[in-house]
Parts: sequence; C-alpha cells; structure tokens
Amino acid sequence: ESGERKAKVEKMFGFMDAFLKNDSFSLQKDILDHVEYTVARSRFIFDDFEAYQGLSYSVRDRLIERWHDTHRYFKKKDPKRLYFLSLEFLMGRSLSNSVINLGIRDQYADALNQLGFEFEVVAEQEGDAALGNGGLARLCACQMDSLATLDYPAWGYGLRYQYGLFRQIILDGFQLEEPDYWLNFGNPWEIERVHVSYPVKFYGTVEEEGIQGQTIKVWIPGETVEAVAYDNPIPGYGTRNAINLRLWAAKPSDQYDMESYNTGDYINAIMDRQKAETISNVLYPDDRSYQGKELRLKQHYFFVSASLQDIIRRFRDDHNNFDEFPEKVALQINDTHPSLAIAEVMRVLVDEEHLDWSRAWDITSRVFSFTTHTVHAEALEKIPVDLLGNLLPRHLQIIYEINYKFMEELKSMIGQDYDRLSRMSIVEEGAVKSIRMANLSIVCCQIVNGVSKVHLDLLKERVFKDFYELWPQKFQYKTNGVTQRRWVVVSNPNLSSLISKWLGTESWIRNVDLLAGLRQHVSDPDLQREWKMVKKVNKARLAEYIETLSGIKVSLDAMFDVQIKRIHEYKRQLLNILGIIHRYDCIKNMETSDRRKVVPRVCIIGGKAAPGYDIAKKIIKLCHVVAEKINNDADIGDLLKLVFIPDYNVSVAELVIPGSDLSQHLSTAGHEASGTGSMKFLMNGCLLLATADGAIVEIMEEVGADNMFLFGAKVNEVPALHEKGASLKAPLQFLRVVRMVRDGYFGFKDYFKSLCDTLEDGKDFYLLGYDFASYLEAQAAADRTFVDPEKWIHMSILSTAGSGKFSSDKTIEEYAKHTWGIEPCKCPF
Ligand code: NBG
Repeated sequence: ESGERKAKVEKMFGFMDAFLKNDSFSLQKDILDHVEYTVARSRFIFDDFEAYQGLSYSVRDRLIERWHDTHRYFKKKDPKRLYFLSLEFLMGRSLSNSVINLGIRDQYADALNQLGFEFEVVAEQEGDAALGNGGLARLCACQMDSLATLDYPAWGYGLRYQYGLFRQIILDGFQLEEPDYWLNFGNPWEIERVHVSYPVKFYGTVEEEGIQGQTIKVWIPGETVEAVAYDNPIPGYGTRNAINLRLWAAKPSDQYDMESYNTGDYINAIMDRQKAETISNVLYPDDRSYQGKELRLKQHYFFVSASLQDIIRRFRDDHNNFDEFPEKVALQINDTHPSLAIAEVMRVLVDEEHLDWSRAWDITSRVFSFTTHTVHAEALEKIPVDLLGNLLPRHLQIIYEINYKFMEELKSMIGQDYDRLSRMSIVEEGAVKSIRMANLSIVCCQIVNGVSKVHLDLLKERVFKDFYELWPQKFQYKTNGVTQRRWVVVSNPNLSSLISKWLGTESWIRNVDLLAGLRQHVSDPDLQREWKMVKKVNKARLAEYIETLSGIKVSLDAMFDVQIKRIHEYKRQLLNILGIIHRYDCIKNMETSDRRKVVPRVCIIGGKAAPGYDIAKKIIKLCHVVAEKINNDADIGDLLKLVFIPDYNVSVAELVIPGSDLSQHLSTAGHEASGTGSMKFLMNGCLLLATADGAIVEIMEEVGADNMFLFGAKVNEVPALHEKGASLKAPLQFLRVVRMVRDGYFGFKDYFKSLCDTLEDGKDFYLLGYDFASYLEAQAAADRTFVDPEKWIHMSILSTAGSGKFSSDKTIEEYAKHTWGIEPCKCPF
C-alpha cells in the first residue's frame, strides 16, 4: 500500500517535488500553524520569540523535506560516504543561514512583515549553539555547510552537550563563567530520534573463549548507557541537498539492574541510572591541553561507539562483505579526539565479525584519515593506560597489539634506534604510562593532514618529524577555509548585495573564484564610494552595539581595530594591550598641535579564557583596567577608546567583523596552525595586521604583502631567537609600558606581577619584547594608510577579491579529491 501511495505522490508531484509551498500565503499559514499547534500560543497574540519559534519550525519542515529526499537519493545511489567525526561543532545560529541556503529569505521576510514582525528582530531571538571551543569547532561548522552545498554524500557526527561553552560574564573586569544551558528554551533545529539509539558499554573484563578451535577475546562490559540520536539538518546553498549532523545524547539504558531493584534500594538504583545521562552533559572548555579525565574519555568513547554502530548498521543495510567497507566509507578524525574509533573498528572487525587481524587492519587503515589542528605538543592527547584499561579493557589490548606490530615493523625498517623507537611508540613509558593518540592516528591513517602550508612544514620538521621521515607520502595539508554563506551573505548582507551588483551575478556565493572579478573594478570611484558606504553602515551597527553594552560612545570616523579570538598567550592579546598603552602614553606626552595628526582609534578586544587559564584571565583584567583609564581620560577624548566585548561567540563575530576596519592576528610565528578568523575579516574587506604565521602566509600570496600590515619574527627565525633567550634585549618603549603595568599605573599591582614576570628577559617565550618595535611600525603604517581613504578602500576591495582561496568550499573539494575519495551526489529537483 505504501508503494502505491508513493507512486501516486510521484505521479502527482513529479520526482521528489516538494509538498510544502513557499509563496507568502503558505509561509504565513505555516508560521501561524506552528505558533498555534507546536508552540501552543494563540495565533492572535504572540511575541518576537514565539514568532521565532513558529518561523523556525516552519523552516525546519522544509529542511526535513529536503533531508528526506537527499537521503532517499543517497540510499538509491549508494555512493561512497564521508563520515565526519568531531567532538565539537560551533554552529551558532541556524535561522538566517537556513533560509538563505534554502533560497527563501525574502519570502519569509515578507510573510513575517504581513504578520506584523520584522525578520531581523525575530532572527535576533535565537541563541547560539556553542558546542565547541574555538577555531577547530567553527571550522567543522563551515565545512558542514560546504559539504552540503557541494552535494557531497556526507554526515557529521558529534555530541549533543546540554551545556555548551560557558558564557563569559565580566564582573569588575574579571571573567566569570556561567553555564550555558542552551536547551532551556527548546531547540527547533533538531529532531529527536527516539528509535535511533544504541547501547554503549564501559568497564568490565576481557575473557577468552574458544570458538571452532580458535581462541577469541570477549569483552564482558560492566556498564551500559544508551546513546540517542538528535538530527540537525544542514541545508546546502543552491541545491536541494540537505545533509545531517547527528549528535548523540546519553540516556539511561533499559537494562535494569534487577538486583538493586529487588533489594529494595529503588531510589538509589534510579539515581545511579540517572548518572548515565551526565556523560554528554558538558563540553570541556579548555582548548589547550588534554588532561586524562575519566569523564572526558567516556565522552570520547560514547561518541565513537554510537557513531560507529550507526555507520556500520547503514553499511550493512546494503553490503555484507567488510572488504567493501573502504570503498563505501571514509571516516574523518577531526583532531585526535575521535581516534578511539580506530581501536573500535578493529574490535568490531576482529571480535564481532571474526576477521583475522591483518585483514581487519588492512580495512581499518584504508577508511580513516586524520587532521591535526595544533602545533603544540601539549595539546596532543595522551590517555593514561590505567584509565583506559579500566574503562575500555579490550581497547587497551587492541592498542597494545597495534603498537607491538608497528614496533616490529619499525625495527625492521630503522634498526635498533631505541630513542627513536620510543619517541614513535604509541605507548609512552614514564611516570604515567600513556597512550599517545596522535601516534595511533598517524600509524593507522593513510593520510595525515595539516591545516595550512606552514602547519605542514612544522609537522614535518618538529611535531611529527620521525613519522614524516618514515612515511613522507602520508603528510599533506589542506588550507582551511570559511564559508562565504555565513560570513558574508548572512552576516554582511549589504556587502553581499554590493558584490553581486558589481560582479553582475550572485554565483560567487557558490563559486567563490568569481570574487577575483572585483579586481577589475577596484579603481572605479563608484564602487569605492559604495564600498565605503557599506562599511560605514556596518560600523554604525557595531557602534550602537558597543554603546548598549558598555555605554561608550565611539566615533564612526575612528579606525575600528579588532582582535577577537580565544585568549591565549601565543595569540598575544597582551602585545595588543601593551601597544595600546604605548599609544596612550604617546598621546599624553604630545603637544596639542601634534594631537591633530593622531588617527583616532577604537580598539576592540573580545575572547574567552579557559576557566583554569590564570594568565589568560589576567590579560582580560588588564584590558579592563587599561580601558577604564583611557576611556575616562577627558584629555584623550575620541583619539583612543578601548572596548572589551564580553561573551564573544559566533553571533557576536557576525556583528563585529563586518564593522571592522583593521583586524589583528598576532600569534608568535610558528604557533598558530592556521587561524580562520583572519579569513572572515579578509572576505569582509578588513585589512589585516599580522605576523607571517599559519594561514597568513598563504593570504600574503593571494592578496600581496603590500595589501597587509605585516610584522614580527618569521617562523624560521623563532627557534634561534629562543636559543638567544635572555640576551635578546627588548626595546625601551616596551620596557616602559611593562613598567607602567608593573608599577601599578593601572592599579592591581600585585595581581599583574605574575603576568609581567612572563615578559622578563629570558622568560619572554612568546617574544613580545622582540616583536614590539616592528609591531609598532606596522601599526604606524596602518595609521598612515587610514588617512588616505582612497588607498585604504583600494586595499580593502583587493582583500575581498583575494579571499576566494579561503572559502571552505575549496578546502572541502581538496579533501574530497585527495583524502576521502568521494564524489558529489546531487539530489535532482
Ligand atoms: C585550532 C588552531 C587554529 C586553526 C583551527 C582550525 C584548535 C584546537 N585548533 O590555528 O589553533 O585555525 O584549529 O584548524 O581549536
């Protein structure tokens, strides 16, 4: 009967035609229906938030329709699929992005208007989905958008944390962390799949059993938790394809512990079961180092086990021979967090499917690929063996076995070089014996990716040198990118329309190479005027936001100079603040006549510090005390303002980036793997003041060094500078500003002592003193350019024109071709 119905539907609507209509009347009706029946508010009286809910559910209906069609089509075509495994996705808001990708933003805006609402106001009601820390997590979100837009048969897998990244509260200039219980007001973008759930097991013992004359290992787990799927449809732009981001939440398992129930301890038995839910509760807020914590390891395995059960079940629907697994499945490990998946696939193949080890290993090593996002050895995960052996005894055995075989192979290749063998071993001996998850990933994966050209060089020369020498062909890089849909079309609609007008097409939204076409109009005074106008409007919006936040009125004629990103010593927000103190000090000591020449600046800093990162928190406090002094100094007026934007997140970035003139990327060379913030600014025509680190090196190649303000030591100079250490003398201007902080010019003398100590000769690991003079020169160059508006606009247009290479569409195409081996699979209209 259902087949008959399907045939009828297909006959009526044509293959995969939509049920839902997008004319203004249908959209209005849908919104009202959802307000009335889903949100349960009267269709005659509802507020902006309820309008947001009704609207979002109606958008979701349209997403679901495409999502079904896409999956039906994938199933029919059975292409090789990519599964993108990441513990973090920083999606931000979904509404604007979805309606733009679906191509019905204007229709919705009209429909809302007729109901008496304004689209922008309604869209502002949405909270951010902040299921990630920073660059890595936002990159994943951009890549999902590109995977959908480019029609790749891909799924993302992650965790549905109930608490996303903490909210940053600033109290008296200090950072406090408040839990982000983002699901409090419901989440219209997800679909709970009560029927898609898998048991995930932990603890227990491993026993041996004889089957048909063979001994096999059997894991007898001690605890079971249920993983339930929540699907988040991701629409592509200009295509019917909508892919899926499946996030897992932990639920107590149905398997009752009958004994505790029977002993009458009913309440405690329930409480115990309830604890299971805590596994996926909270996102770890530290993106610096990995601490071997049991809960975190549990999260990792919970995620890996549920995802793989789901992937393998789907594979099995149409295939029964695991030799085909690598032809049908690509598994991408995003950083080392999901790398337990390697041991899990081996366990399934060997223990459950009874494949022999070498066949299982052959299959496993052909499905995985790995991307690392760091240059810092301390950020590479190490799992204490005791912890792993207790939580996942069978996985530990498997990892030992992988390592044993690898060590044997390695010995046969490099001989008895024990130092090198021990450096490359997956097992690290020492006070705390641990598993090096990066080594496991490199040993297993056929391709190891870095995220920029510089990053790859650092992987080869430093981080994974031994491995590179052994397997040079494994190491590649894919330049990171960001999606122009979110970072221009959604967040900067005025610029987006201007670009389309001058290019004569909207096609750049899908084919980003077209942006280069702006170059031919760069000198056109009309474009320059319109470009300037767009910037001014965006600056006005940002100025308004700043005033509401902090009460500070800023001048639109000032240069808006921005540094927004996680607070880290290596990202050197401190260098920025010291530069601001220097500027303040100079203005204070100037003759009145010279003050007229000063370029007014609004310096904007925003970012979160990991809760346990003491120095980073001191940097935030320093920013506030300096701001307090400067902003209240009547003598300075509009010449200099310093604003800290609290609770930096994706939606704040969407507001700040389009309104910036200059953006700062100050990492000590050799420390930023890529840095994707710079790309968002570049696309929006902001000029960059930066060190030649990470992606900046490639940005230089695209837009030309003379279109940027570059400074500081180069990647290859830094090691020698570190060796010189104490003999590097910082310039006097630097010593002077540090002294001001140290001597309590801004108050909190004792509190800032340890921060100032990090800048002492010989201790200045991030080379703030060494780079200070060239930093000030770059700042001066920016000032000189700013007073020549025509030149500035020229550089600004060329920045956008040169940003095409940094679209995540490019990155994804590279991955698809050179790493995953997948082809587009476009669902027909
Ligand atoms: C970050 C790097 C950035 C890089 C992004 C995306 C983490 C752990 N790493 O330089 O620090 O741009 O990953 O690759 O967030």
